[in-house]
Amino acid sequence: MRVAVYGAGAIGSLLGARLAAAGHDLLLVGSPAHVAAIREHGLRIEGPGAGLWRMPAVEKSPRPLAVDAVLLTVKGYDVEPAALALATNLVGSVPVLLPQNGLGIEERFARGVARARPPSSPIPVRAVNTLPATVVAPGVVRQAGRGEVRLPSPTSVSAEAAQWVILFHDLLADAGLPVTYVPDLDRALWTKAVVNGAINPVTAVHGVLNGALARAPYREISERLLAEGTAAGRAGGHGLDSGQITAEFEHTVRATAENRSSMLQDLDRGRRTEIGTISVVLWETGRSHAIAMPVTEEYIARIRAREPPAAQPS
Ligand code: KPL
Repeated sequence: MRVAVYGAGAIGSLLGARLAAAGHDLLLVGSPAHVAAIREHGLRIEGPGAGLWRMPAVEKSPRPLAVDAVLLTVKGYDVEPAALALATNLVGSVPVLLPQNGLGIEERFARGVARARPPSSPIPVRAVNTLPATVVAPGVVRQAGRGEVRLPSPTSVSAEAAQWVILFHDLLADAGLPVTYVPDLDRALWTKAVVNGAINPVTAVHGVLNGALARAPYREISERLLAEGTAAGRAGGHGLDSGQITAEFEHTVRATAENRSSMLQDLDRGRRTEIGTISVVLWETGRSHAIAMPVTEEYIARIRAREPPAAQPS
């Protein structure tokens, strides 16, 4: 299958390498430094399934972009412009996987597609990703722990959407990637957002690996963030179960103990973070239901204070 990875950073490059290893025809669209390194030396993956893969990499998507599927792995705040570019460049109705952290991603995608003139009709398939990946250097990505891609079960979506969900499930599974179906994607997305809201800002502010959150003093901060995020999600009607969220947090911290969270990697590189699509959405949901979220508010402010100035609006 011809697959484009649009926004080939840590997770996009990892997925792209696995698909290339399974014999698919890949095109990576990424940042200038990453693309230059991949063109010169290939894409090196460290950790499970380590190896070196050669594949075409470009800084800008070609027009037309003639592929059978797209993995859209830009950050949440870049989904709208990326969707505009894809809707402009893709030919026909092509399924696009959206595995971003955070909430409100489908809405951003739809806004981008609506701005394309004339628009093609890419088909968004929302997913949850828990695979931990770190860009070690341009052209080098490490899988630092275990995780999976979660898709909505085909019976939970329309018959039309089910075919695209199954397509991505089989594409990833055939490449040996851990992929599962979940009965309630909205709940899975909110659960992941609450867990990210308790991991990412804490690791980023304190400069620690995910594994540090299993112990004092960070454990208590994360527990308070989990409680606040869970209360907001429950008030918003997202069916969250606090026992399941705590179990998911503990599992993620153990399975990704050696990972630098994506938010920590963003601050390391002086880049904007996903605080706007994770903690800010949780906090706004809480506020609209009169739920006090002081620790979430504190960590939003601390992340904002560390982001580059141009990045402040979310
Ligand atoms: O979502 C993550 C992130 O870093 O953003 C994981 C991989 C679960 C934890 O690091």
